[in-house]
Amino acid sequence: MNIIPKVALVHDLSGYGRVSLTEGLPILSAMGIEACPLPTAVLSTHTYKFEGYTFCDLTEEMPKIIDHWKTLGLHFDAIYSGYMGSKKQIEILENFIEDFGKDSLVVVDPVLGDATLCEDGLYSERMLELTENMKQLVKKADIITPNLTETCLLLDEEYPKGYLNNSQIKEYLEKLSKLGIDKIAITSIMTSENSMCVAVYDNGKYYKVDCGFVNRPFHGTGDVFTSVLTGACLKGYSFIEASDIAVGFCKKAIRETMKHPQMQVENGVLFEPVLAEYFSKKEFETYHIEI
Ligand code: PXL
Repeated sequence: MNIIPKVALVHDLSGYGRVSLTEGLPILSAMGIEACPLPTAVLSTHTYKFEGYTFCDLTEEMPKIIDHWKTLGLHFDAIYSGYMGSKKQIEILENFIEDFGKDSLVVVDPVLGDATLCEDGLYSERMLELTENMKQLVKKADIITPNLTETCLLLDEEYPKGYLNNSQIKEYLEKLSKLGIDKIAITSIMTSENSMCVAVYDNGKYYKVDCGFVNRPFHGTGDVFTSVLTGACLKGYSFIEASDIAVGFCKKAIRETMKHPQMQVENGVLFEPVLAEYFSKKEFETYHIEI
């Protein structure tokens, strides 16, 4: 038994730009959860809009870290993965889940791209090569959190034009659930000219979590969302409550970001000023309806 919940975070460490470990570590710590990084790579910045970033691949290091953790007899309450740098890393992660994940909540964010941010939909060319492996990886997860772009990549479908209605939303969730996944949150869905939602599936139930709308793209919000969602599930909230809590936190961070027009999209969202206050709350707002 761990004294407080323990999560293994399998993500890259991008020094600047607010993604992956620079979001997951502070958020989970603020939620009272022990966050243990298994870094996939060290980059100077994330890969969106920054040019000339450095990329130090840690594929060789990952099995050594895992082997040492095995000798310590560690138990993780959750394994949470995000951006993966190569097919080999996904293979290592699958073995890690096999060895450590029996009684753990396995959360996979199949990070590949985002059509609302990138012209061709992908974060980088490298991501296209990873799609087939991501399709296998998500089958090992208890929870997945693709955005709509990643949903289409996982399902081999074209990114849809226009706004999605409830039956289209349910169809995407149903198709993903047929891969054998019980809990799904699809982010970045436009439902009208001025509304976005997160679509949630939990063991046969379908929900829409209202996100409101700000007419500007945001980078790094997927990692913020999934970090909070994972933390809230470990704190005992149901999946739909955890989705509400995660959407509420993203909204707060976005509101804070909008106070500073000089914030560029690649600098992510200003979540730091809202971290301490948000997680000291005992009651959270509800944004969902069942569909
Ligand atoms: O989860 C987003 C992300 C994570 N890590 C790196 C990225 C991105 C998105 O651009 O480039 C390195």
